[in-house]
Amino acid sequence: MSDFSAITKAVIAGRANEVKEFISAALTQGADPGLLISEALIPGMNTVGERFRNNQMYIPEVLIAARAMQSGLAVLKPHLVEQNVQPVGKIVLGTVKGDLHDIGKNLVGMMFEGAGFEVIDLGVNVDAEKFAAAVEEHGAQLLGLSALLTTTMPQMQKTIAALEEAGLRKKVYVLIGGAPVTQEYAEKIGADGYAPDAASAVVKARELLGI
Ligand code: B1M
Repeated sequence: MSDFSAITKAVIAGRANEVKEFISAALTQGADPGLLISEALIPGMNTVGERFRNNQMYIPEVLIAARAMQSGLAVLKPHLVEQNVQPVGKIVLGTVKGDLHDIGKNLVGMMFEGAGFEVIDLGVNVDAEKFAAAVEEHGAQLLGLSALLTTTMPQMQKTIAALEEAGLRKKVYVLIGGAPVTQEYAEKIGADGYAPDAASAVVKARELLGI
């Protein structure tokens, strides 16, 4: 456990190399990759968020910490993704227009890959029409939308409207998430599901697809 707090501290300090080294060492010692995310990396970003809110950290430091977290996730990715698995479904995923936060979205993508889904990741700042076009192009059964800003949440509703306009709404389940998003909001905008974290996003997707 003491190793975990060292990882958390390294994330907060933005020391990407240390994060990678500590994660690799913990994996060698048999640590569970999921636990490393939930008990080591995420608590680090939560502290960063708190300090950012209290003006104890500023954007450049937050970015450096975010990069350190991403480095840790990159080391963990191969351990989360099962090998030689046929895709159980396709999900188009992205962060909505106006929003550049992608750490949570990337985590969601990794969890889906780990669960055997094919993930078409459109990245950040994705507009409603692009989401709809990708759903059509890839024949995806699921569309995953992430938003971290209260100001970008309405883009989720716009995306659902774009799906309706393109005649795709009944062909795809829309799953939404991100720190300010709630179950109540999902119901309000007519999304099919909400998940508070990456692991439960996969559980929700399976539930929606009946698999
Ligand atoms: Co930003 N930022 N940020 N930021 N940032 C927040 C979100 C904020 C809460 C910080 C704060 O004020 N306390 C605040 C939003 C306030 C609000 O609207 N309610 C905020 C702000 C204001 C801003 C700017 C406007 C700051 C400015 O410029 N003045 C600006 C906006 C830029 C933009 O997007 N247009 C901005 C910029 C940035 C950085 C670029 C510096 C950086 C992002 C780097 C990057 O992502 N590559 C950044 C960061 C890192 C944060 C905090 C500190 C951390 C976010 C994070 O990565 N968390 C964040 C504070 C916080 O949340 N504690 C903050 C870790 C990640 C694992 O969690 O993304 O929540 P999260 O994902 C979770 C769940 O939400 C869920 O699963 C994940 C965990 O398993 N989930 C889903 C996410 N997507 C899902 C989709 C699903 C299901 C579940 O289904 C499809």
